[in-house]
Amino acid sequence: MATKKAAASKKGVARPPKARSSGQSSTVADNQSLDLDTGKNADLARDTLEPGEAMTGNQGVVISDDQNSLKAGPRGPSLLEDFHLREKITHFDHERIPERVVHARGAAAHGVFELYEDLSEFTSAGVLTDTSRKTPVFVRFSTVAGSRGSADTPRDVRGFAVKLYTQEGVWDIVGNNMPVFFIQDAIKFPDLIHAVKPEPNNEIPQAASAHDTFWDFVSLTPESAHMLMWVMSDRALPRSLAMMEGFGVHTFRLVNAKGKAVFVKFHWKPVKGVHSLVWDESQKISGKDADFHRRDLFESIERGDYPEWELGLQIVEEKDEFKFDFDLLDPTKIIPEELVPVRRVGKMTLNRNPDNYFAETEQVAYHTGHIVPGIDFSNDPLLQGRLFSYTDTQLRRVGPNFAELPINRPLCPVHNNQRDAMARTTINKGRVAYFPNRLGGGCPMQSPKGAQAFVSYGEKVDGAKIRQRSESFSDHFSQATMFWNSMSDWEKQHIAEAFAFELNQVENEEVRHHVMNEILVNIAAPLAQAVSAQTGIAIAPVGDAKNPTPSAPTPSGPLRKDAKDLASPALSMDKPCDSIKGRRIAVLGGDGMDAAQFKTVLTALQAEEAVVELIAAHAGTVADSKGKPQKVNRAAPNAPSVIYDGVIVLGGDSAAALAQSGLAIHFVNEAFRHGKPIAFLGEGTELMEVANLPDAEDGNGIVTGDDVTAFVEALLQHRFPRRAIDGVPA
Ligand code: HDE
Repeated sequence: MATKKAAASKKGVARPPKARSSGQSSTVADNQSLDLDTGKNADLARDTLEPGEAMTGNQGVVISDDQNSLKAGPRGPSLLEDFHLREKITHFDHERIPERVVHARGAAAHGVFELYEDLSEFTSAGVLTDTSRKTPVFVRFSTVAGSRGSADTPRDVRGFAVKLYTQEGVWDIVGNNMPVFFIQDAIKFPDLIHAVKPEPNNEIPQAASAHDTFWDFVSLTPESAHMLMWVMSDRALPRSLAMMEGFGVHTFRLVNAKGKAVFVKFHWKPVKGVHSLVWDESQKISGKDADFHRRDLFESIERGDYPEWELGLQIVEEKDEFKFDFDLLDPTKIIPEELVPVRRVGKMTLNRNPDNYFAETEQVAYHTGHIVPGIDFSNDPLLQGRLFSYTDTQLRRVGPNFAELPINRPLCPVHNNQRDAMARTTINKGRVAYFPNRLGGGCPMQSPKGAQAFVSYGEKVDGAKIRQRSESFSDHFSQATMFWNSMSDWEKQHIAEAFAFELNQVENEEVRHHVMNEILVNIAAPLAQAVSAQTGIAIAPVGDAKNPTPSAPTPSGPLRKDAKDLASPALSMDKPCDSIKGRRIAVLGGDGMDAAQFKTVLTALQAEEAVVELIAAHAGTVADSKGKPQKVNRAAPNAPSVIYDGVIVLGGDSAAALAQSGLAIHFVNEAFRHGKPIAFLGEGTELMEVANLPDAEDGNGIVTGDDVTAFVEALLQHRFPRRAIDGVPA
């Protein structure tokens, strides 16, 4: 059969489409294969082409010509009766759905979650109690402010949304790569987003918070101070999606089979560690490779380097709810890991790329309200607002039957009396679509005490109706100060430079002045001084009696007495990596490059599962010192330094040509400026000299001689940011 098909396609003869069997499935449940082990939520409707398959229209009619519209004569007008032309064009006209109002730019992957230990002490959720399960997941990462076609590497928060297809229903953890948020109440969200999005008169700037309206808003919203520290830190510039932490942000609840609850914060800890780009590099990558993060995710999965995270839980007993100096319900606060350790309870592995961006990554619909028995909400007012927002947004964006789409369907059966609406795919049988009923045998029936039924945690609630922020939410600065105190010298420098960069893009003097004197001075004096020096904004009281400026509707209350001394070492990213797996290394070579060196480099780096690319003046091949042709992975103009983690300059006859190449000089200079390890092997040092780079020194990330091991060790440091340090704030 296979040979026949191949023969048919060779001759260019299409096979007619397969006839559909009369037993064709008609319900959503029948229409999917439930393969929990592989994580495939396979849809039999998936269009898999076999060799020689014929093209048809949407009604199944075989098409004879897809290249020429139907015309009255070869030079005549097109005819209205051309149903194929009209079907093809109208379908095309409707290809887009509204992009997400936030988190529009995203990339996603399938995978699996496996549990290390039975947590039935805390929760009845099967996904957190049954260690034999492999729960399929679909994870979508995103930027927040940019539109769908924007670049991957602006300074921004990253969405980290995990859909777990558990046996008891879908559970979504719709989190971010930062553990806090800008605002404490959902009612402020539209204002925050209007402020950060491109300004409405000219739609400038794309995917950037560095403009007047954002800083105007946050200067009047001191509760955003802690989040601003995260966004101005290098956390907002992840090196790879696989090197970001994920956080559920809000406090949730776990509820065990006896109905006892504990509070919980969810964390995703990346196995590759948390590592970032630097700002200049991020900006350049936005132009050189706008798809930097999605490409890295896609390619790493294709080559079997699967991104992994451990699920971490911070558990707080109900009796301890009020033992902290902050409110567990306040989403602008973290529980420092030093106070409540993160217990690692399972691992998530992303091992399969989507087949179709639109069907999966674009149509996936997350919702904080998608939870399963054993998990419940807290009264965090931001979370409460989100519980309303996500259904609404999916209805608008994807439509009322969004849960029927293959990527959103639960793997367990769905039975209820919801019916019809646009694009319904389930064909419900019978005449009963209501409850209670006798005619349908009472089905589908409620499960009031069923072990697997969802029962809301019976928290006692009793209060007057008020629009008021809890007093316990009023300290807006102590944890922002704690974040600053927890950073290393270069991390502090990067934060100060980021604030300065953003404020130097702000034109309105009043806004600049308020950010400095109502936000930064309250976080840390050295931060305010460093930003003042780079922006020219004076540290001075704001406003006067004659010209009062609007003040923050929710000003900060008193700080913690010990705010100045608070620190949480877990917050710093100044930690070496455990492995260089997946790191991209540029090897600069050319004709006559040292063959033995090249072999040593390849062997050493490939043993560590790094990705090595040979870069030369032209594409094709170059001849090494033994005359052997070596494949060039990229021609120099297609190989910007910013997409690599480290550089090796080979010795041999190619070295002299490199030392005369403007591109090569720029390459190593830029890599040096971005703190990357650079090895100049043998005669490769000629390039080091003409580029005016310092010689190898302990701890500066420059390697000379023939020692590739020293280069690998340098890569384990990720970057050498102290090279760029001058005037580090204390
Ligand atoms: Fe979202 N958010 N959000 N958000 N959010 C959306 O839902 C919203 C918030 C987050 O990859 C929207 O499907 C409100 C916090 C992620 O598809 C929308 C509030 C956190 C994603 C929405 C918040 C998030 C979204 C837009 C304040 C971190 C992308 C499209 C109460 C914990 C999910 C969509 C994906 C997406 C509303 C605040 C994370 C409009 C009203 C806090 C990761 O429903």
